[in-house]
Amino acid sequence: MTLPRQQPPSLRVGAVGYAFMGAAHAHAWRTAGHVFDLPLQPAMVALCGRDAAAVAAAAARQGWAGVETDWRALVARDDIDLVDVCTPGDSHAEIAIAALAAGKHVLCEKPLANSVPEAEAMAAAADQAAQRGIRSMVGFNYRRLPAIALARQLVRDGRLGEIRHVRAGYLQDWLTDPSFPLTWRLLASHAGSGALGDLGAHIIDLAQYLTGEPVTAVSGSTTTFVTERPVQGWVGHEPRGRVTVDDAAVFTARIGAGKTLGTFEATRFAAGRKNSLRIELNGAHGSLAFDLERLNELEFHDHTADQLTAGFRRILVTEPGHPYLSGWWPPGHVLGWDVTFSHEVADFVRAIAAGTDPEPSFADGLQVQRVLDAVQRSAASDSAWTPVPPPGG
Ligand code: SOE
Repeated sequence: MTLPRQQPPSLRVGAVGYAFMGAAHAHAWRTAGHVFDLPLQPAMVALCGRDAAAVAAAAARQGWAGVETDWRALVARDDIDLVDVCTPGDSHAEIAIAALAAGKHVLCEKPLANSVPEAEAMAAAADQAAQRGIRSMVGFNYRRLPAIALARQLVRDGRLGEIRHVRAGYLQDWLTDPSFPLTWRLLASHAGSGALGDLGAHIIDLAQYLTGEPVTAVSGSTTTFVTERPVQGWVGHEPRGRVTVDDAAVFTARIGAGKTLGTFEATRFAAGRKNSLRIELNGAHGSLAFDLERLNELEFHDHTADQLTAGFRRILVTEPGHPYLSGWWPPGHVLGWDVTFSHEVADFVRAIAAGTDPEPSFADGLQVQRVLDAVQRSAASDSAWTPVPPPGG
């Protein structure tokens, strides 16, 4: 028997880029409409990449119906409603602004851009597009972890009281081997910055999201441990090229109008740490701690409880009432890293259908960019305290 299925109208998606992030987004576009009841059903219309053979192979593997080899052709297609930008940062601004001008909704990978002026232009284009009902969102996917969304609810409900400390780190180790090749992520011309923008951007966004307050000033240092690496694609005596981004960044920060202090660390040289994102908040009435390597859990300490029995307790964030869990499995049947992207596109689709502006907005992405820029300026001036221009400023 064939079951009748009332298909919602479709939202026709085109993506630019099919490497790591492109593949993660494709997985989300394939999945979201089958896990959640969405008001619009994502249709994977076309994938764009410059290498015709490679993009055709990726499209077949990832489930895209067609291909393009020039993003301008993708943006010009009238059978596409949304453009998903999964390219290195140096092309985000040009593609996103053109897509918004062409009336396409835009999902753009993080960090929003490679510089503050680019991010400002993107935020301005997003503002103008929103007046025409065109929506945009930046892909800070970790906001969509159920445990992080629950943490946000607890902060918003006042369970932590005034927040005193944010302690955040995002640690990886894939660059510890000096023979690892010089990829685009190690070139400022393509990536903007290194660990700072790639990993630091996530924890800056999480700190601002969880506290609901912007970072107002920073004092930071950055370093590059391995300054030359083999140029990719050569076998044998390959030439070496200069690494033009940071390998690691640390900074302290002031957050919001109150007295909140933050410490942040981003590195690709923490041997043994594969993808370790940790964030802890300490407030007047309690604390929260999250570790991406245990992403289904949130630690919560209620400091107002009986002190003899109080302490951090582990919440397994898999109850049907927890954020995003309604679509998934019964309690205790844990979720993985990939669901952050499914939740991200599901939220974006719902906002488009509802005619509301989704978060994180391009303005939120711009604010993260301003913090990244301030850290770089501080690092260049012997860690001098450096103000971050306020949102809207
Ligand atoms: C690479 O370091 C990377 O893929 C980042 O670009 C992602 O944003 C992060 O989620 C995982 O690590």
